[in-house]
Amino acid sequence: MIEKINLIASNFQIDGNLIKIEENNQGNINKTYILYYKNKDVLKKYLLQKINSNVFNEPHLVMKNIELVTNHIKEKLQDLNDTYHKTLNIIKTRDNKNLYTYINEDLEKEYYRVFDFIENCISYDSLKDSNNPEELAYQAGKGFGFFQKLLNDFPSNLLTETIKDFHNTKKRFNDLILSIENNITNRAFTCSKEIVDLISKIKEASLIIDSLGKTIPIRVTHNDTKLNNILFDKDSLIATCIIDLDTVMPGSLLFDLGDGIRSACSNSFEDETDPTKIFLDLDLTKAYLKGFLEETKDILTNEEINLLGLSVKILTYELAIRFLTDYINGDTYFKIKYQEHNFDRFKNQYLLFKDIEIKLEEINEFIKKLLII
Ligand code: GN1
Ligand code: MG
Repeated sequence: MIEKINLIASNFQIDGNLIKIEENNQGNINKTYILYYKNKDVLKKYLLQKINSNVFNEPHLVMKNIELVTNHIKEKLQDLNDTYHKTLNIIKTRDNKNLYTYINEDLEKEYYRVFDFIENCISYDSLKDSNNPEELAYQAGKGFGFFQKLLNDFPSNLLTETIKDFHNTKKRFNDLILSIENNITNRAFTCSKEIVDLISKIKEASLIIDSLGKTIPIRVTHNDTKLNNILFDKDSLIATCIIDLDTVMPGSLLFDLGDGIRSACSNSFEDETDPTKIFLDLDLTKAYLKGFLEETKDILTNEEINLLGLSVKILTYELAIRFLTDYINGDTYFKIKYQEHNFDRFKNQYLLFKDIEIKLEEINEFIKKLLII
């Protein structure tokens, strides 16, 4: 393995000797390694990632999207004289490409890319791991809000939809129905009560996707706004850099807000199985909303404002049905650590969805207050 990583890394424009390779096990999709290089006594770290080409069928287009978006962010930060925020910096291959293709022993293509490692930052899997969860929730909201703001004037039609229908909740629902009809693993009838409930809510869950490109503007969105996709400055806790840009595509700002709160402000991890621990933390949600809206309030349209609260419920619904679909299909998409992992994740997101249903009115009231409407 070490030999292989060494060989792959040698194809990138990095000076010095590779002295250490560390595996990083975060993330459900790609494989990540931290590379330590020593060059004339200076130690420098890089991030090497193998792109999961089952999920991203066209890795070259993923990289093209990332290059366009990060270049735009760099220019914007320069215009604003902002030396504080950062974006990913792609290290090119020796033949000046942003992706290296490796042919493995089974003659399959593997795709690798390298980024500069961003120093003095910390990422969190849970807000509760910090000393001040509310402050961090506020900074997280600000971080993704600022990202939206920087990309507000970027023409979204320059980007390719690298995973088609990624947040098309209706399409995700149809995939669930298909998986139930096919029932290849005989797992479809393990939770019929929940499925009946989800079917009855599909109309409401389609509200964003039905309006996208009509009353809801298509913007450049991150589409995977999990808390651990933010790098916070270790000292100030300001969200300095948004990472994991693979899913940057045309989409709705509501996807980013909804998924951000779903992931950061849930009281538990996505695979917690104790129902008493699975709920949306309202204080964290309010702090997140405050940060996000501080950055975005001037770019939001009225139609977006009307769906801000609901987006949290819709994105949770969507991930619940994605986990369930993958479970019924035999775990072909999300990496699992044990047999029933996707089923536990489904039940977790479903319970979170039910809790958001109860809290939605209070969330909407709070949004109104923040925007004084
Ligand atoms: C995947 O790999 P990671 O953890 O950043 C998934 C997201 C889900 C998330 C749920 C490309 O993201 O959409 O919300 O798992 N990314 C992709 O944990 O499908
Ligand atoms: Mg990630």
